[in-house]
Amino acid sequence: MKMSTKHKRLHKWLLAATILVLLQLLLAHKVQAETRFVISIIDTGIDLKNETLKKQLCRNEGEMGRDKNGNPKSTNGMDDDGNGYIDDLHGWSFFDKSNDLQDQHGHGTHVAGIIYQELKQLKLENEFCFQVLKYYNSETYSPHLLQASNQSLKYAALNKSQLINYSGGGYAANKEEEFWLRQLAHKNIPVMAAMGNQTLDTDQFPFYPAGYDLENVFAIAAATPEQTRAPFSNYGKRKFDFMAPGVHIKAFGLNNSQAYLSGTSQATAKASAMVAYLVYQNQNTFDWKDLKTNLKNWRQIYSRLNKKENPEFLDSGFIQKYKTTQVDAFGEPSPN
Ligand SMILES: [Ca+2]
Ligand SMILES: [Ca+2]
Repeated sequence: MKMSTKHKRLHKWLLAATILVLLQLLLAHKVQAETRFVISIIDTGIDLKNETLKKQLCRNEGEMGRDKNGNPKSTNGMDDDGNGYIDDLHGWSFFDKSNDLQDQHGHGTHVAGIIYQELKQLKLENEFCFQVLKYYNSETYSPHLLQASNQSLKYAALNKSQLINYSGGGYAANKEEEFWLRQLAHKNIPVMAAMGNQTLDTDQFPFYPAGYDLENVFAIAAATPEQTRAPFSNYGKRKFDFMAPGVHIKAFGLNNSQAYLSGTSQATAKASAMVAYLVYQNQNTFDWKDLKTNLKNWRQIYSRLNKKENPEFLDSGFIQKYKTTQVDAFGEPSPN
């Protein structure tokens, strides 16, 4: 029996529609997994208007592709991977419980910019990505700040983080915070943490999370270009890992500007880039002791890698002395 023209048209239309649906299904399943090394930045978010940083955002494959209705999973208002967060493609804002990661403050953008530029010097920026965990918005105190920070650590622990940059902290220890840092230790995830900017001895006034006695937590102080301790930087012997440059550091500001900022936050970002690189190089044989030895040998590693040294990079004194000898080397801090 021959098909009528009307039927033929319908047949063609159905065929085309079927192919379209199949193609959509195929595309929905063809989601590229994130293969870059995941650095979690727990901070004020990131400037999404910055095209350079935007390319560095990690992609959560569970929120990529299309859902069964053909809508993008990243914007469908559903928690497609069932991790408890809706449309968390690049991270999460615990500040306002949303996936809006826009930085209104500038701190997170600067920190991300430092990590980016350090990795770029190694020509490795494409091997790393940023998982953005926003926990505060301005310097105004929020009663939810610690809670948001703890939730950020929890998210990192449960969502494929490989290193955490924590350029913040406070003078009170917290059980939940320590719990999640321990979970991160079990997963071999280093946490680079700022020692604080109040010129205080952290042996007497411990600053957390840098101050927890956990081997995966690295306490970072800030150094001047002359490789002395920055006047504002906290210091201490009990919990101190190393110093990195933290004075007048140039990196991205908001709205594609450049900003010069000083702080143990900036030093921590420098340290994060370096440790991320070392962990990345040793992913299968990762060991804390090895890592710390590698830190000491950083300059040699860098020279070998690049053959030609980058004076600016080395002048920035990426890694300084190590452990307690470092404090002695730089002398006792002055009160101001
Ligand atoms: Ca989700
Ligand atoms: Ca979704």
